[in-house]
Amino acid sequence: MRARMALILSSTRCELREVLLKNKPDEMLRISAKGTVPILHLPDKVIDESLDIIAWAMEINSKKVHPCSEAEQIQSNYLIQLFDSKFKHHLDRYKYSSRFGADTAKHQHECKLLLEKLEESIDPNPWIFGKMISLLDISILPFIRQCKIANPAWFLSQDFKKIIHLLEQFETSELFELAMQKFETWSPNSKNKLIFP
Ligand SMILES: N[C@@H](CCC(=O)N[C@@H](CS)C(=O)NCC(=O)O)C(=O)O
Repeated sequence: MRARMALILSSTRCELREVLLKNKPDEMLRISAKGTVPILHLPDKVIDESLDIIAWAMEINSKKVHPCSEAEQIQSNYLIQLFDSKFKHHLDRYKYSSRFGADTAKHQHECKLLLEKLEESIDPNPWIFGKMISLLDISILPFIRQCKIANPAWFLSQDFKKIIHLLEQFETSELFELAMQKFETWSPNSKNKLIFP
C-alpha cells in the first residue's frame, strides 16, 4: 500500500502484478529471493523495500508531497524508523499472537505506548505537517490502520484522539481509495498488462 501511494503521488505509472503470498510466482522470487512485497522491477535494478520504493518515487516527482523543513525531516525520519521497527514488531505480535505464541495484551500495550508518544509529538491539520500529505503520513498510517483493524472498539476508545482523527482523514482520502483498489492476481498466462495507477 505504501509503494502504491508513492507511485500515485509521484504520478509514476508501472505495470502492476498482484501476487498471492501463499503462492508466490517464480518470476517474483527470481528477482527478489526474500519473497516479500512490494518489489519494484526497474530496467537497471530491483528495489524490494517499501521505504526505498517511496524514496525512489520521490526522486522522480515529489510535488504532491509536503516539503519538509530540516527539523520536520529529522522528526519524520525518526518516527518512520520507530514505526517500521518497534511499532511493526509489536503490531505483528498483537495481530498474530497465536502465530508468534505472543501475549496479545502486552503487545497491544506496547502499540498503545508508541501511539501515545506519537500523539504528544504531532498536531495534524489535517495531515501531520499541514495541508499536504507527507512521507511520514503515508509511511506510518497503514500500520496504525492495521492496529485499529485488530480491535476497532479498543482502538477507538483510546485517548489518542488526534491519531484517531488523522486515521479517519486518511481512510476517507482519494489517495487511500486509489491505493486500496483490488486487482486480479497476476499469472504468467495473464493476457493483459495492468497499468497502475
Ligand atoms: N520491510 C518490508 C516488509 C515487507 C513485508 O513484510 N511484506 C509482507 C506483506 S505486507 C510480505 O510480503 N510478507 C511475505 C509473506 O507473507 O509471505 C517492506 O516494507 O517492504
